[in-house]
This record gives sequence, C-alpha cells and structure tokens, in this order.
Amino acid sequence: MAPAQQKYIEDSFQRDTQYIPDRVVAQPTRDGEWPVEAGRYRLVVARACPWANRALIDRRLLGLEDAISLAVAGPVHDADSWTFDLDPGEVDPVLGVPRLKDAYEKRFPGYPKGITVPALVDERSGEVVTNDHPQLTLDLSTQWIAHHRDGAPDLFPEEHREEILEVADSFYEDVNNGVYKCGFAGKQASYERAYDALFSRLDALSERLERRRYLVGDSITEADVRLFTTLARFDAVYHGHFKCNRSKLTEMPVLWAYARDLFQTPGFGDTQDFVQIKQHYYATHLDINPTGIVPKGPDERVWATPHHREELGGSPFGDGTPPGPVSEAEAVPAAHNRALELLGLSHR
Ligand SMILES: N[C@@H](CCC(=O)N[C@@H](CS)C(=O)NCC(=O)O)C(=O)O
Repeated sequence: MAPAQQKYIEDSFQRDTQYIPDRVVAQPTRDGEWPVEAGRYRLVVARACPWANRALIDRRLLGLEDAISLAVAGPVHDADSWTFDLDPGEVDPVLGVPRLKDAYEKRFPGYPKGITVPALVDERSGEVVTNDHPQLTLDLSTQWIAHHRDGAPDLFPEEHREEILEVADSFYEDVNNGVYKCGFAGKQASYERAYDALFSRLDALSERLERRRYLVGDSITEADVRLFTTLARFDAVYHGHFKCNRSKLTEMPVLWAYARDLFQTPGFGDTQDFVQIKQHYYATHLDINPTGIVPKGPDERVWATPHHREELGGSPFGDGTPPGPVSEAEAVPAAHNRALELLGLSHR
C-alpha cells in the first residue's frame, strides 16, 4: 500500500516536506514554540523509518531517553495511519490511543496529510506537536542541552554548522530521498535519472570519506547520522525493493567501512531492527511488491566485521564519551539484529 504522502508528479516521486512547523525550544518566544520540559513529550517512531531513525539515534547519543519517552509503532501501517500494534492491547500505554493518527486528529481535526513518523506528541494533551524531523533532530542537539547526559557529543558544533547542513543537503535529494525516487518511479526515464544521481552521489561520498573518518570535522555529527540511516537500509531494502542495484553497500568499500564504523558505535547499530525494516518496506508498499513477501536475507552479521577506520584518526565523540548500553525496554530483539551480540552491543 502506498504511503498517504506518496505522490507522483510527472511520474517522479514527490516527497511532502511541508511539516507541522512547531518546535520545542529552550526559551519559547512566540506561537508555535513549545518549552523544553523533561517528561512532557513522547517521540513516536517506527524502527523501519530512516527519518525516525535519525531522531532515535540522536536521542540515544545525547542521552535524552529519560527526558523524552519513546513510542514504537508497528512496522506495517495501513493507508490510514501507523498503529501501536506492538503494545499490549494494541494501544500506546502512555498516550492511550491505538493509532498515531489520533494524536494528529486531536490537534488538527480532519488532518489532510500523511500521518508520518517521527512525530513528537505532548503527553499532557495527547496532541501532536511536530513532525518536522529535520528541525527536530537539530533541536535535540541545540535546545535540549540542559537534559543531555554527561559526556554527550556535540552533533551540531557551532564551528561546523554551515558545513554540516551543506553536506547533508548535498546528499538529501540524491541519496536519502533518491532511493525512494528510484523505488517509486512511475516511468523508466525517471527511475534511471534517480538511479544515476544516487550512484554518482554515493561515489562522490566515497571519495570524500576515503581519507577522513567522518563527513565533517573529526567526530560524529548530524551529517553522519543523516547518511547512516539510509546506508543501514541499503542492502536489506533499497538494493532489491527499490531497484538501487548498481552495487550493494557491501560492494562499495569506503562507504561500507564507514557505515560499519558507525554501526559498531553505541547508539547506531543498536537502534537497527532488520526484521522490522524489511517487514515495513516489503509488506507496506504492495504497489511495488504485490505478494508482500519479505526476503530472508541478507545476513546482517556482516555488520560486525572489522572496518579499520580508526586508522584514519578522529574520535567518534570528540571530548565526550559513548552512551551506555540500551535499556532492556528499548532494546532491539537479538533475533532482529544478530550483529549486536557479536559486537557486545546487546542491552544492559
Ligand atoms: N514527509 C516527511 C516525513 C517522514 C516520512 O515520510 N515518514 C514515513 C515513514 S519512513 C511515513 O511516516 N509515512 C507514512 C505516510 O506518509 O502516511 C518526509 O518525507 O521527510
């Protein structure tokens, strides 16, 4: 089933990026700005979604788990909404609703657009606050500082902000969104255009990363988070389901080592649920996979192989430290990501 926000214009996939523009900020000064407050907001994600995965990784790297609670929707949504079908009684235990749509409708009755993740929901009112994930992820870094853990990295350092946004923008259209443009192309020519743009951008990124460990500066930044969530899904989904098949990630040596380096860093690999990732794409997009059959492979244990990227220098967390193990309540089941046990990244 096609996502509600999926649109074809002149046979090319067009992403709806008109978000609910509200923000949660340290010092609200105007309408549409909500106050940072620990225990007030619930981050709703689906583990499959690469955009939601960015927020999930940031929340973990920054140690915001106690400040912002987490709701995980089931991997397969219908045309109407993501649903909380993984929870007891198929109802989110905090929001008390079965569908994410209920939070959107509570704030905007008749909400006409896609019910998308990630979404931040006000636990008090049950109303959606924002689904503007590019802003939300930056705000986790810059507005929630008072609630960051000791040793939290600076994912959006002042001195690199311009470059981080420039680099992330450079691969957004061709890579992050590019895989969708390949997968949902309605005409051969638009597919080929997207495919060519995707792989030439990946080649350029390989070149950039050949001699530097991270995309910007010497430590992990928001730019790495934004590239990683697409690379993590590449061989499991985009190579087959979306026909991005010039090369697998495992056949692009620099990017593959870069992606494994991040995967093996606490906060990245331990948020990846390969079972849910595959279930979501293959069983939700029945227009491009009408049988709904979910492939068994590839074997994700290859993510645990050595990458040797530490030889390039850099330090993942700058002056900070890695996050501790993921809590049992938020852990990806071992059978859904068999690389984690090999890497000693299982839950505490
Ligand atoms: N429209 C936003 C939101 C993120 C998004 O598309 N999330 C997908 C899952 S990966 C979603 O929630 N789709 C459900 C829908 O569109 O109805 C974007 O594309 O950046």
